[in-house]
Amino acid sequence: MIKREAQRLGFSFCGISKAEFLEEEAPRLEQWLKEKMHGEMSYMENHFDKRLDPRLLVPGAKSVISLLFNYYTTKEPINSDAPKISKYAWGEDYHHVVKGHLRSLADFIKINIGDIDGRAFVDSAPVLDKAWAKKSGLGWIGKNSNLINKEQGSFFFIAELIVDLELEPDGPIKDYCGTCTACIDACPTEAIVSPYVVDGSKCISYLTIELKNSIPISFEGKMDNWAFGCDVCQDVCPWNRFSKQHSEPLFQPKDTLMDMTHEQWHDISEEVFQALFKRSALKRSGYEGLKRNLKFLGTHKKNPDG
Ligand code: B12
Ligand code: SF4
Ligand code: SF4
Repeated sequence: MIKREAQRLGFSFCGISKAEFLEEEAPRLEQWLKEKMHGEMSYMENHFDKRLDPRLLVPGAKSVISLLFNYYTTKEPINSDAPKISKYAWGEDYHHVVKGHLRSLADFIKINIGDIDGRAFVDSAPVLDKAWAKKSGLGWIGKNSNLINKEQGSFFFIAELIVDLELEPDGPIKDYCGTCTACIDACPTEAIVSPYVVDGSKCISYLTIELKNSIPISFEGKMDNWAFGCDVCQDVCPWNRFSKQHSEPLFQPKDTLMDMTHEQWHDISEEVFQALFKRSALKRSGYEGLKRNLKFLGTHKKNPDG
């Protein structure tokens, strides 16, 4: 019933896990933090125990219902030399859009199953979203560290409902990366430091969105013209040949955004930014953050001779 309703609400895949301690992830998260791969994302240091055990986050939790929400689109910006914005940020901010659908699913469970207790999350709390989706059989975690679904690739947001309801769990599936290393080879900043391990502090997504200070000069010429986020390790992934156009009207990019030229980006005023990105995830970097990124791209262009 839950899975059928999730699909009706627009989620592409839904899987279930028992709410328990993430034993396999614990040493990996600890190591990642120890090696400072979170850079300045100090929020990743908080709530270590809760991040690994949903029962500490949601008292009485019995199950984790993981959900994938597709954001892939076949649309492309018109001007290939314009600074690039990651696909996930082309429409309205996914936190609000997906949360709305999640609440509807929680209401459905309450009406049809009973007065359950629980909480809804989408990239909004100390929860290892990918680990739960993997445990729930929605895909495997690839060498680029994203969750990949065998039928439709990785351009998904991951959300979950953590509930005090006992449900039949699904099992994990196997890893289908095989001998491929396309993402590792293509990463412009060599942020995939070993298979399955992304050094967040080197990732363009971190440098353009999360980092509040200046972008270190060592990334000069390596940003591949990305002004907000980066899609390279997903674009090159062979499993993303199976990605399908999303059907969420709120993720539809504005034509003005797709038509922007290199000059329009670099001359963008605060008024234009506010109008274009009113409800967008770009609000996270803000106008000043975007300007910093554009300036870095402008002044630290790749040497045309190599
Ligand atoms: C912090 C964060 C970032 C950081 C750090 C990235 C990272 N890989 O952790 C930065 C800012 C760089 C980032 C970038 C992006 N992010 Co982000 N991010 C998060 C966040 C908030 C936490 C992730 C986390 O816990 N990292 C901690 C480290 C330890 O985890 P990990 O890297 O996944 O490490 C695991 C694996 O490496 C594995 N592992 C380690 N060693 C080994 C060895 C073997 C043999 C194996 C099999 C596995 C394995 O175990 C680790 C623990 O589970 C989540 C939301 C959430 N609450 O979960 C979103 C999230 C992961 N991000 C997401 C997205 C979409 C992105 C971007 C694609 C955005 C963009 N286009 O710019 C990029 C992708 C970059 C990349 N290749 O990872 C989605 C991923 C969806 C998906 N299909 O997987 C999430 C889940 C948000 C959401 N709810 O939808 N992100
Ligand atoms: S998002 Fe870009 S910079 Fe980050 S790991 Fe993937 S390819 Fe590298
Ligand atoms: S590009 Fe290849 S190695 Fe990287 S995640 Fe995709 S299948 Fe795995």
